[in-house]
Parts: sequence; structure tokens; C-alpha cells
Amino acid sequence: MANDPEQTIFALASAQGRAGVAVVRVSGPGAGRVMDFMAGPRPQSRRAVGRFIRHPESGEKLDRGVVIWFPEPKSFTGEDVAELYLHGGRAVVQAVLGALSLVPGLRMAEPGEFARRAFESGKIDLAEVEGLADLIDAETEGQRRQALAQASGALSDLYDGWRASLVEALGLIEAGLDFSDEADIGAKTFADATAIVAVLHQAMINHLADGHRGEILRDGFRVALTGPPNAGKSSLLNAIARRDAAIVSEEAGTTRDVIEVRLDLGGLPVIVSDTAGFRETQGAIEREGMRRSLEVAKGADLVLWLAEAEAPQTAIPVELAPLADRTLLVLNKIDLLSNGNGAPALPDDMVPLSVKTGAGLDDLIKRLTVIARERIGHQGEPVLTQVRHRRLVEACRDSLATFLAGSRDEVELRAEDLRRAADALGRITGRVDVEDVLDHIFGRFCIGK
Ligand SMILES: Nc1nc2c(ncn2[C@@H]2O[C@H](COP(=O)(O)OP(=O)(O)O)[C@@H](O)[C@H]2O)c(=O)[nH]1
Ligand SMILES: [Mg+2]
Repeated sequence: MANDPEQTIFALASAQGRAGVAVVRVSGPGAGRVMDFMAGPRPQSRRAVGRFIRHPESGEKLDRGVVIWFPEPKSFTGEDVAELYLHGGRAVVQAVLGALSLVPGLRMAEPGEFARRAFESGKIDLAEVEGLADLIDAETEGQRRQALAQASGALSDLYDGWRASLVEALGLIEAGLDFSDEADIGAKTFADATAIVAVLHQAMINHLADGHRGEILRDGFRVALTGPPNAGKSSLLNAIARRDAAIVSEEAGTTRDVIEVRLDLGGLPVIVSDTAGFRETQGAIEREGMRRSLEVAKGADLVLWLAEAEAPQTAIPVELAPLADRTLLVLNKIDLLSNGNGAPALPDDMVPLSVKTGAGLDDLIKRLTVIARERIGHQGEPVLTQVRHRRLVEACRDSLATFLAGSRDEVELRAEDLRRAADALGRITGRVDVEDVLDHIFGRFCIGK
């Protein structure tokens, strides 16, 4: 990604297309010129003022809007920033973007380039940038809360606090090195450092043992619908999604591809996947469908096994047995039971349901919500939200374990353990060199952020 701070970048920061208001953002040394040429005279800092937006060469009025001038360093990017609030018509936006490209030294921004400049100028750290990207992607309340906390520095504070303790411990060890001929002082400082490291090591173990709450909240709680063919899995998916997302048919073996529906259950993102039915089969295509079903079930946070009321004892396939602790048994088509005389008693460990009449559907959805909330809801302290952070916290924990298990006679090696641990934490927030991950992280943004 080109990132020359001498260049001034601009982009539409609001969504594409017709809207009430459109926001155009300009950042870099040329932003002041834009203010002067197109919306002058330059207004007071950080005050919204109404102005005609003019063509920089012809002076023609392009729109009448509101502008704000943010001189550096008090701006999102830390650079000079001009923001133009326009009428959100396509022609207005096109005219203004076209005019901006005529101002010398200006060019269109690349995806994430504003955020990258904010990072480069130390306005926000890397974990906050990732929180910001998640906030823009957030689809449910739970995701919004988590992302906002991260974007506001909750995770960064935790990791920076740990890192500060590590640096303190490292300082003690290094001080001990200086006094290496005075054994008493060396032993005392080493013991002090060890005490700090032991506490941190435990804190990291606890932090990592979070059941992946934050990551599941960020990516969605996955539910797999499984069961024999014709049990009503596709019908259930449609009923849950209240739209026709999966093909429902009376012919067994119709669902061969995996179909997903994203839901918002009480603020939590839940992804329900329909699967092909599990049964003895000859057909190659269907066997492939079942192989995929099994993959989906294995990757799910919750497996729903749907049986039919007329055959409640349909055996759960052995392949699903290892998932028993996260399998919820549902008995569908209970409407068929009330018709016959002497209807058999329901197995009491199964959730009764009739997709056809809707009986039990609300209960089932409530259960799903409760289970999802138990796994990912109620977040007090900041939690890990992505694999990148998890790997680095693990690396840090491992270095601390090496320190704690290592010999005190090799003080230099122990100091190196702590340096490596601090380095891993520093990579989460971008305090130490992270050039290798930057393009990946900033490339996630849309243009204009
Ligand atoms: N009587 C009754 N029929 C149902 C119910 N749910 C689904 N069906 C029917 O069962 C058949 C198979 O449904 P489908 O959703 O395709 O099953 P799948 O193979 O498990 O995906 C269809 O004819 C549905 O209309 C129910 O609660 N009661
Ligand atoms: Mg189906």
C-alpha cells in the first residue's frame, strides 16, 4: 500500500449511492488548500460551517454543504483534515470528487488508508484499528459492544499493562546482571522479577481459557442442523429465517449443498447451516453431501439433531457421537402424533417441535438464544477477539513458561525470555515492528476509512 504522508488523499467516507448526506474526507498537507480553493475562506478549527463548495478552477458552485477544518494533530489521521458534508446525490458527489482530483498533490485514497495514517501517526494502535474494522462490520448488538470496547482501547490497555509489567521484570533482571558480583542483590531482584512473571503467566492462562467467547461473538455462533433425510431440517431453517432460504421437498436427499442463514438472536450473531440428511446411501453425490454435513457439524458450536416424531429413535450416526456434549436433540413433526390414537410418549430429553404448525418454534429459538448467550454473552473484561491476538498471547505465555522453568544461573537467557514475551505483546498493538501484517489489516477497510 502506498503510504507517502506528503501526498494528500481524499475519498467518499460515507456509503456509495444516493443518500441524504454524503461525507467526503481529505487528509494530508493539501487539505488546507482544498478548504481555501473549494470552500474558503478557511473556517475556524473544528467548527461546522455552511459553505458553497466550488470548483477549484472555474469557481462554479458544485453544492451548498457544511465543512469542518481539522488542523493537525487533532484529527482522525493526525494530519490536516478537511471534511465536506454534501447533499448525497450521485452527481453532487461525482462533481466534488472530480474537482478534488484537479487540486495539485491530491489523489484518491486506498482502502483503509485513513486508518493507516492514524496508526502511523500514533493516533490509534493496531488492536484499536482492528476494533474499528469490526465496528464497521458489526451486525448485532453484541458485536457492536465488543468492537466498540476494542476500538476504544480496552484490549490495548490490558496488553499494554501486561507489557509494562514485563518491562519492569526485565528491568529487575538487567539490574541484577549489573550486580552480578553481589550475589544477594542478584538473587533478590531475580525473585522479585519471578513473582511478577508468575502473576502475568497465570493471567495469560486465564485470558486464553475463555472458550473462544470473543472470537465466536466476532465471527458468529455456528449452529448445524443435522438429522435423517426428511426430518424437516430445511423447513426448520426456513421457519427460523422466516424466508425461503433452503429448498424444501418431500423427496428425501434434496439438500446436498450446505445453506447458511445469519440471524441476530438477542444481539448475538448466529449462523444456522442446513445440511444433507445422514443415512445409509449409495449415491456418490449424496455421500459427498453427507461428508460436507459432517464437516459443518464438526465446525459448529452447537449441533441440532432433528428426528421425526414418527421415528424418534432414529440412531444418531457414530460420526456425530464425539459432538454429543454440544448436541441438542429436537423432535420434529409432533403434529403427526396428536392425530393417531394412543400417541407414544415423547422422549423427554428431546425438544418437541412442529415446523408445520409452528408449535415449539419459539421455545427452540429461545433455547438457542440461551445457549449462545451462555457461550458468548456477558462480557465483563476484554476478551480475545481474533486468532492473531491469540497466537501472540500464546507465544508470550510460552516465553514466560520458559522463563519460569529456566535456570537462574543463566540470567542472560532469562532476560531474553522476557524480551521475547514483551515483543509478542507489542506486536498485538503494533508497538514493535509489525510491517508484515499491516497490509492485511488495513486492506479490510472500505475506501474512505
Ligand atoms: N407434518 C409435518 N411435516 C413436516 C414438518 N416439518 C417438515 N415437514 C415436511 O417434511 C418434509 C421434509 O421436509 P424437509 O424440510 O425437506 O426435510 P429435510 O430433508 O430434513 O431437509 C416436507 O414435506 C415438509 O413439508 C412438521 O412439523 N410436520
Ligand atoms: Mg433438506
